[in-house]
Amino acid sequence: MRYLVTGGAGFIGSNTVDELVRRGHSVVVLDDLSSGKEDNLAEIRNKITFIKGSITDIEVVRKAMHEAEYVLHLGARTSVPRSLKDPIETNRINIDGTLNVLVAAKELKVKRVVFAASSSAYGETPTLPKVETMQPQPISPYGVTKFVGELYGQTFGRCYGLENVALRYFNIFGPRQDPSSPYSGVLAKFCTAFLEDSQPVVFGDGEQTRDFTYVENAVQANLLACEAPNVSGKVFNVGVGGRVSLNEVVRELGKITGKALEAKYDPPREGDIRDSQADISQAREFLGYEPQVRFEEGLARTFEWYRETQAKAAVKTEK
Ligand code: UD2
Repeated sequence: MRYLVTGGAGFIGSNTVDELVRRGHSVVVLDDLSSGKEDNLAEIRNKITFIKGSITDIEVVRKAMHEAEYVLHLGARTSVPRSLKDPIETNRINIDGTLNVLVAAKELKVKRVVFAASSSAYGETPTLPKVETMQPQPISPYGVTKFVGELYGQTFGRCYGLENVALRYFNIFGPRQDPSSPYSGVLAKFCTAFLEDSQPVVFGDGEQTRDFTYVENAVQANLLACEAPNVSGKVFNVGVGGRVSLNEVVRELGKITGKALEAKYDPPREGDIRDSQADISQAREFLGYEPQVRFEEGLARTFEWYRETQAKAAVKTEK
């Protein structure tokens, strides 16, 4: 099959591309490298087509989508705090960019678009775990853009018959998540803090919880969502179904590394959701999704990846 992966040089994107290539599919990656890295594709670079360009340019999107059967639309401007700082830019990339992808997909008659949605759509909904039937109540511009992306996909289904599936990812973490930006995901930052013996910085009291989901589980969901029958127009939670506080993460990393680092507590972050946990029964039923890697195992693998990557970088600098 022929796939286009937008954001395919990014963290979740490149992990997905690896698996597509492993399964023998033909893959085009469209990525503007604003947060993605060509290095993430190094191992499979000669097996794919890479196009450097932005989803905000519809001509580039059309070109990249030429002959694609499935589109995995993962290109986005992530981060809740970054969206609070610059809502217009987040809107431009996440909403205008998604619209471009959908318009091109309709024109080029792709079989299905799978959209990377987000648990941030749930926002203030008071009940746990989060179920897809709840009315979304986003509390950040980022959450709004991800919810609008879902609505656009469904609307293209109704108006033009374009098959679409939205996957609400719950805090995906794992190898290749960039730890270096102020907007990086918390586990990437905590892993590197433990690696460097610096204090992990917790925003708030650390009792907020997340359904931290190892990237391999998200990759599984991505591929299932492309091919599962009778799911067009549906939204699925992609998590593990658990809930771990940041204080527990710090303790767990202490166990993994044998280091007793204390967290540094800073004021809570604006736009933050307190608790997040996925009900994954819909994904189980309709996609056949079953998370294979639990949180502790995923965290251990992730820490090991950062350790190895740092060690390799050190050897390179010595040479
Ligand atoms: C949101 C979405 C997630 C994904 C992500 C993309 C929710 C529940 N989750 O993740 O599914 O779409 O956005 O960016 O909306 N924190 C610290 N110290 C740090 C960094 C973060 O304490 O150095 C805290 C932060 O305040 C928050 C938690 O860690 O309470 C998780 O933050 P994050 O930025 O990793 O992810 P989050 O939940 O905003």
